Amino acid sequence: MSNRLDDGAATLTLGPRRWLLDRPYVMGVVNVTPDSFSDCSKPLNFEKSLKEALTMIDDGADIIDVGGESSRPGASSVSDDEELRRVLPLVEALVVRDVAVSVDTVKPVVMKAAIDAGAVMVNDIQALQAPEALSVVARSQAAVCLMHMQGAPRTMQEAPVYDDVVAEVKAFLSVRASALEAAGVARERIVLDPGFGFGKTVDHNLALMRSLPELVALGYPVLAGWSRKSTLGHLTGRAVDERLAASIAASLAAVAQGAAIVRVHDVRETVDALRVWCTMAPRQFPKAKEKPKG
Ligand code: 9MG
Repeated sequence: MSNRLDDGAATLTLGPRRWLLDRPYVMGVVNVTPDSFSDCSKPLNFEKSLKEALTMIDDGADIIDVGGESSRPGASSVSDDEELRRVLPLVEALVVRDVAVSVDTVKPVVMKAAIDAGAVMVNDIQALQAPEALSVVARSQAAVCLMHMQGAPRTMQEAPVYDDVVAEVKAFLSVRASALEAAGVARERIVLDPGFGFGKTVDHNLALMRSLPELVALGYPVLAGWSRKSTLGHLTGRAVDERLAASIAASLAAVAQGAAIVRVHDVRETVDALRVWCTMAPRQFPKAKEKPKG
């Protein structure tokens, strides 16, 4: 099934929602993890996360990505139960407020619970490679973001190596997308993401960014997540909490290179920047190649 309307415009279908991809979309990041809150008492955590998410929506976010397990370099994993305990209350509270919710998880049990609670997208940094993950998504109407990662968060930045990072990332995502389509996930529900910072050096990240149009040309919407990442620290010499300008510049550059969605922590500033930039330098949204028939 095509992700194009009769007039050629690209779309993304997220459950009952359909986005016309004629402007960049903004995904706001809300992490319900001890990394993001030093005080871990559940009610405070929940109220604070809910307020943060609703503020992002007021500021112009199109979707909120709720995550309960850190994927930062060096992070270790949490149990299914703990992750469910962290994310489900927030997913439910956002869904009843008619917020489009994405769940950032690699765990099929969390995917299923979040989708059952009304999440319209699964954001999986492992591209649905866990057993059962693909079938959970295939049995639903949720959209999915397939991200490339070399290795696992705990060790991925130790010594990432590629022969040709652009070709390898593209091939991996293309194979994963085809596997999803073969399992019955409509093309119009699939998003691809090169996974900046996930098992990649600065040079790998920059090569992928410069070649982003090649990924876009596969014909799926592309999501770019640059927000506060260490490559931006490398380029600017700034600490993580001083990377706002660099993060905005990276989001704009990603959109200029064809990204359809940017995943950001600083929604208000990114939305403002995109509004001005799109008005002053409207992007020619590239006509991505249709998948060959047969
Ligand atoms: C969870 N997470 C952290 N960074 C990310 C990125 O760049 N893309 C996606 N899809 N998820 C991310």
